[in-house]
Amino acid sequence: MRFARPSLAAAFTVPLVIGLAVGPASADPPPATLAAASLRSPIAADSFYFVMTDRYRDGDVANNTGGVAGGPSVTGFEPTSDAYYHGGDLAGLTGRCDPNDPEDDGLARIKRLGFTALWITPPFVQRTVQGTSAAYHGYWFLDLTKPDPHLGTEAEFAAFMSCAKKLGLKVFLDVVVNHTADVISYKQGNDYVPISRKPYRTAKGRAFNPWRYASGSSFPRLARRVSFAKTPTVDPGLRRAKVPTVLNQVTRYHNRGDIDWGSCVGRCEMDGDFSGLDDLMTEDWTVVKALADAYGSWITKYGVDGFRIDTAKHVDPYFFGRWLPLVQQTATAAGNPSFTSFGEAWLTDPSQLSELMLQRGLPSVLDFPFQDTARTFLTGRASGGSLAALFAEDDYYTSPTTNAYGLTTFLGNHDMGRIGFFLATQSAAEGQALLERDLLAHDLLYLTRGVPIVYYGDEVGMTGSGDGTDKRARQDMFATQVPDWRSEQRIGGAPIGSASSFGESSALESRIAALSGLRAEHPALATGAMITRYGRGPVFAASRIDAATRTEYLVAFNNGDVVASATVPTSTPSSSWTSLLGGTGVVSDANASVALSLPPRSTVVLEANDALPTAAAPSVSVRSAKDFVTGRHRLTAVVPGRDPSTVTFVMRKRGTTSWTVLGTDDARPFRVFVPPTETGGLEIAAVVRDSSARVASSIPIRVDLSPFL
Ligand SMILES: [Ca+2]
Ligand SMILES: [Ca+2]
Ligand SMILES: [Ca+2]
Repeated sequence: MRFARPSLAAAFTVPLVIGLAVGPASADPPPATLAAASLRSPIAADSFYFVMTDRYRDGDVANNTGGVAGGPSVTGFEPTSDAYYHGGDLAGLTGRCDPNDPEDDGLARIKRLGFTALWITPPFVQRTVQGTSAAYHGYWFLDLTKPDPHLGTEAEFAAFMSCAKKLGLKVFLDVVVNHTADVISYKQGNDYVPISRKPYRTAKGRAFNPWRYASGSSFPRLARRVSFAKTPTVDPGLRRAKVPTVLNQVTRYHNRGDIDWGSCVGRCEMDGDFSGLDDLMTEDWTVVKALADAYGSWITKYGVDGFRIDTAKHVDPYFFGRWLPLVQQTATAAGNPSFTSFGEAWLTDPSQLSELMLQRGLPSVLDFPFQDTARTFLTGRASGGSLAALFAEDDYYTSPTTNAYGLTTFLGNHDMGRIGFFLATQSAAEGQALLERDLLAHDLLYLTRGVPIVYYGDEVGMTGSGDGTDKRARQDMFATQVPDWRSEQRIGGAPIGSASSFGESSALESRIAALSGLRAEHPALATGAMITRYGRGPVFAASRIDAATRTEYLVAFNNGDVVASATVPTSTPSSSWTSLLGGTGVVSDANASVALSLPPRSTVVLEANDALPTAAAPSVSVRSAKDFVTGRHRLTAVVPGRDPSTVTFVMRKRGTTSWTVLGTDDARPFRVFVPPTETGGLEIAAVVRDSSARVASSIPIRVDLSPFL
């Protein structure tokens, strides 16, 4: 359907609306003042080292048994088993805190590798042993307010934090809000009982849905024998074990049995116990407040800079919208308004993962789709086109407060396994070729959008054995006593034997430090707009734009085992380009194309020596279509030419005058997705700002958004 071109706006392209009822265009474009820069999160320029404290470095052997005497089933300590504490602690991780001491293997080493931030596994007091495993990983808390005695004292945590601050390293704590340690058991067994069969009941017996109370501070009073699908009981010795103490009340949990991983879809993921761990009634304001106060104390007392939030998709959908503002208030009051968080939700589809940010209120999430696609590309089993397709979905993350630049990206982790394991077992490479694939992996991690996270041990080429996942992916940095880990393959080196990993010098460490240096020296490589330029065969290439200096960078990756050639479009014509990493300099032709020749398994980073050209005056039009993947409405802005412009999308209810910003996009295709909650008659428009800071507005289009069925 088309509609009349208003006479006042002859310069603008006629908007076309697909699949939606439209009315005549208004002649009242949004003001140029709405043009905004694309958002960058407070951690967008950071790079993280993710460390499991128990496995990094033992600074004090006196705490290895956690202050109790006995065998491993009591102390949790058994350094020859991959399921128990090994002795690493806060004192060891802190080290001597001397950045000038090349032998200091604590935080000073992490700083030397170029990292600007750390994510540490949860440091809180744990239930030491459950079944045949100890809580060395930190995900079974009892007392949220203190460090676990295996890791150290409150004074040692304070010393750790003050060293991190001295070295300029941010510290993110891994926090769990979904569950506590497993102390609750059910007489009726652990099988999940759905709400349809047994609803929640108030203490007086009235059936109710906790989600109805997921706003405000009221919540019904519950009773142990009346309210739940199961009757919760706690071993007498553990009835006072949890802090905050309100979490000792069994009525603060869902008590409906274990998530059935084979069949559960939907509500059961949020109400069920995660492998027996007591699933908190996160809809209950008392729980929200207790978790905010307890975790907030680490911000107030120690100046923690942010949280990594475990099992985020298993928490009720309203929780983060209530809990995070409390945490943020605490951080602001403590003098850190830049405090931020990222959540864990193991979803590999951006349209689904982005819901955690757009609907549930997380500022960022771990980028599982990136990990999935990058791993497939890096092992040589997918083309550059797969990366191009991945980044094409970045627009799903764009809102007024979020976008893909704030995603935390990674290559492997403590659950799924290490990138070294994937490369060693899923690619055909060996020896030097395998090392080159691992270097390529870190290049891709550091030079594409998002906040890179390196899993400790990857920098010395650790791999894995067996299935390579979970406890098999949690090797010691210090001299290990686990037999398998002594003989495991190391990428770029020999098996470690009985030596410490700190003494080795690794090509991966050097590359990681070099990549950090590149990002620091050329900020666009960390935070500049990323525009996909090429994704075909073994090659993926993208531009990164420095808006301040109007400089274009080009990064390109070849995952093939032979030299790859590609003619790649850019926005900077007739310029020489200097190589910053790999390859040699090139020259772009009059059409701004560069001819690349990439050695096998390699990366090139190029910087244009000429500034971006001044383009013709900008213009923009918008169109809208239904996105059948998500049920959102997809808005696309068309900006002629190849200038690296930025587009801000706005909307207003028809008949009103003020515009609401939907989001800003700085990479073609320019798109945002309207939340499905917006319905009725709207006017939608876009404001473009080009690289020379000239601004133009589109003609608004009228759309009638009917709710998706
Ligand atoms: Ca120790
Ligand atoms: Ca839950
Ligand atoms: Ca885009």
